[in-house]
Amino acid sequence: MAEVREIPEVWHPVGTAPPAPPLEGSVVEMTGTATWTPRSTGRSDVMRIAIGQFNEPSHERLTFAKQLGVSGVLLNTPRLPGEHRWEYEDLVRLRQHVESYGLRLEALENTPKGFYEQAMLGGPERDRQIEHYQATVRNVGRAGIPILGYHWMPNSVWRTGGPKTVGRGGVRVTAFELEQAKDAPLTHGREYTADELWANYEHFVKAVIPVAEEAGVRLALHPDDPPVPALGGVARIFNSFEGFQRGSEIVDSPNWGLDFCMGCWSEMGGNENVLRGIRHFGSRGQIYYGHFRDVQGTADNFAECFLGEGNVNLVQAMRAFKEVGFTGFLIDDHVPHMVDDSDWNHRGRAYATGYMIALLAAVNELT
Ligand SMILES: [Mn+2]
Repeated sequence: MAEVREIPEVWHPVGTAPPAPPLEGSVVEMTGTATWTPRSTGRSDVMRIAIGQFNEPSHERLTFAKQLGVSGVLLNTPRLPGEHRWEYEDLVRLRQHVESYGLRLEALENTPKGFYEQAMLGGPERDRQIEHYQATVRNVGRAGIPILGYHWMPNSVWRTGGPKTVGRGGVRVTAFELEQAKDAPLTHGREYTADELWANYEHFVKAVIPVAEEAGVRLALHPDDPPVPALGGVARIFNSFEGFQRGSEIVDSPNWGLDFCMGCWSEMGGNENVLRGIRHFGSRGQIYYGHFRDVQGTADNFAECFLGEGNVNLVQAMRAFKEVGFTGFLIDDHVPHMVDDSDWNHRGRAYATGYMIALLAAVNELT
């Protein structure tokens, strides 16, 4: 029989949005048999480890997160109603559901791409999409969710096949070789230049960031993955340190910042580029959260790997986050698919998350 519990108020985000009122009948039907009492997840103003990259906050995923001892979760493209925007009621219910497990809903990463694809490409529906996006941002803030992640890749993340997709001990990883992708057909009917994507980005950011400021939502920009100049005829503009620097100069706002995907920064230029990115943007308070993953090789030919066998000196990276006063959260990202692993790679994620927790503990102790 399903167990019904009241949602405890365990966390209130710091922000300018008014606190969300409790929903009528704000209870969550639990399908599991958990008997523990949700506890506070600790401070939200220190560097911490969370877990993410799932879209359904199921009993099993949230229980797994709780068992790992993380601060909270990030949901990527949560399955919410709405073809054009997300509504307040659905968002607040989502947050309260996560909090009922004693976990913080640290951020949402990515609306469906269709919410703003025309904004990226400068299509005829661009301004209508931006109005919907503004409404989504307002609703995210009003629902007490502090961060919304996004990217500027009309044709998404690309990977290629081949022998590099088999990693240590036979794990399955993703890999990319530009040689296999450079002659791919146009994904959006014609070529889109970097100048166009920059102009479209500027138009979007100038419309959306003021709304994010009012709503108390920080917008976190993910790099282009892979960070090559163009794929399928569409330019990629957030593929370098300089790209992010240019992006950061469009608006002067505490609500414009980065989802620091360490894997992409490693793809762009290895360890030095990662440390440079953390130090530059982290010291300005512009890194809101990070994807703590790594690769072997760089942009035009790389493979993902376990933490500790890639380009990055992870101790130096974690120490750099600490030294710049980073107070956000880090999550795993793509992880190797291990023997007998699940679709969501529980085994790979447990390894990555434990690695991060231990690394952070060591850096906290030693620096
Ligand atoms: Mn990432």
